[in-house]
Amino acid sequence: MRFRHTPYSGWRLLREALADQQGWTPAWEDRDPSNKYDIVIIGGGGHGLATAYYLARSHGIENVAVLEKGWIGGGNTGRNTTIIRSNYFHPQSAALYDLSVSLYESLSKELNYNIMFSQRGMMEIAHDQPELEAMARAANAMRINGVDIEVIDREEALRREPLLDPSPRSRWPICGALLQRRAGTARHDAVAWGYARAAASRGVHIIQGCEVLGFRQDHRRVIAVQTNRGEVRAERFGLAVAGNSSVLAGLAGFELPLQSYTLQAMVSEPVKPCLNMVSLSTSTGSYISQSDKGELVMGGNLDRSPSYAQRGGFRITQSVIAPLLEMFPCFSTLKLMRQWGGTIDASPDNSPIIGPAPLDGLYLNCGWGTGGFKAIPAGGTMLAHLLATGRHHPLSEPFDYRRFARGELVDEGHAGVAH
Ligand code: FAD
Ligand code: PYC
Repeated sequence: MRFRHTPYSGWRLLREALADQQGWTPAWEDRDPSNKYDIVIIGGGGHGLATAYYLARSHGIENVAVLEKGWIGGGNTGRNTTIIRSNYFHPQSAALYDLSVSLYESLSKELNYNIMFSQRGMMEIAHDQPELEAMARAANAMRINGVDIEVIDREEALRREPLLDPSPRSRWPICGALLQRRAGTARHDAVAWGYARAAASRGVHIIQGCEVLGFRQDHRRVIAVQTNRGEVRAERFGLAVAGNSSVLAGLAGFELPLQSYTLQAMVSEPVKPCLNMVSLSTSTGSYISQSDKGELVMGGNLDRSPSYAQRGGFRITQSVIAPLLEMFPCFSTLKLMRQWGGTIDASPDNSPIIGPAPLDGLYLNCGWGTGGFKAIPAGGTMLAHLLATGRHHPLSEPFDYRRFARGELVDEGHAGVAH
């Protein structure tokens, strides 16, 4: 039989493995920085890369560089548990996150890159009747804002996820849930790689190993950034550095109302497909889903000691797993394979900060806290609009940092399911 050489054949894989991958065409070219661009984006996570892509694709601005101190997607974008949903409480948030879910729905096609978006649905589980009633009230508000959210009873929740413990005597009994059918998961690296490849193919420079160490200003306008690879000038700069936002703001000479914390996650050994969807216990903060590899992906509450450490610790691991094992006792014999942490930046109202910085020429995309993966397509769209036009997109206006001075908070911590 004649062997057909397709780029994806097993033989090709073997040959490349033995030949140190000399035959692959890189998905994007790793560039050295030029000294001048129209726009420089600091941070090569999902938000920075998506911004670069939408600048090129929607605004025709291709003389753009993304400066990443490590490797693209090596921050929170490659460390998160990939939950995508839009069940937020306030109309401003619902509009932003719903746009993001809609963009995710066509993203594989848009980028010609399989981001493995799986709309398997998500349940937020209530453990008693008062909790379910409070959730039902929140769901009514969300529906008014156009979010597809349903209240389901205990039987329906157990039917959808049969491995949940049905016993009413369990420490965390299942009383009902909020269901968002359009919610789901995607492959996090693929989101970063897909945006990077699509942006680079339009001329954007993706520059890894390039750390921004300072800002050069002229009359309170940012005109250049100092990096470990020299000075890079631009007309406008975007800042999308997640847990490092306050550090970079400090280098530029202003403060942001953000606190950095470690959020950790963990995976079990892989098992056959056994979970149908994402389940989150609102009371305990713990959540679980199953990756396409078969691992159970788990996470929970923040470690509330401010920190820049990108690693987890046993105390949180235990607090995440204990309630999950009460809810899914059959997982108690599984081995925990890995746990890790990322540095997230939490704002006082658990909503992001998007908009101009207090310096001319610098625009912010930060403060996504524990929930910015789901927002990558919308966050990129908003920051690209700001950088291209100098003005807010109508959907980013409520998230300007000046809302804190005006008392116009978008409080998703108390009202919503900010996680
Ligand atoms: P990042 O991906 O962190 O990118 C910022 C980049 O900036 C980094 O690559 C960093 O190296 C770079 N950088 C920093 N300083 C500099 C500098 N001086 N110069 C140059 N580059 C610099 N969100 C969800 O929606 N769903 C989830 O299920 C979810 N789970 C999570 C689980 C965990 C364990 C963690 C840690 C986070 C989770 N999140 C989740 C949150 C989500 O991951 C983040 O909000 C999102 O990835 C932020 O994207 P970003 O592009 O802004 O930041
Ligand atoms: O935003 O849905 C979320 C989330 C879940 C876990 C971490 N963030």
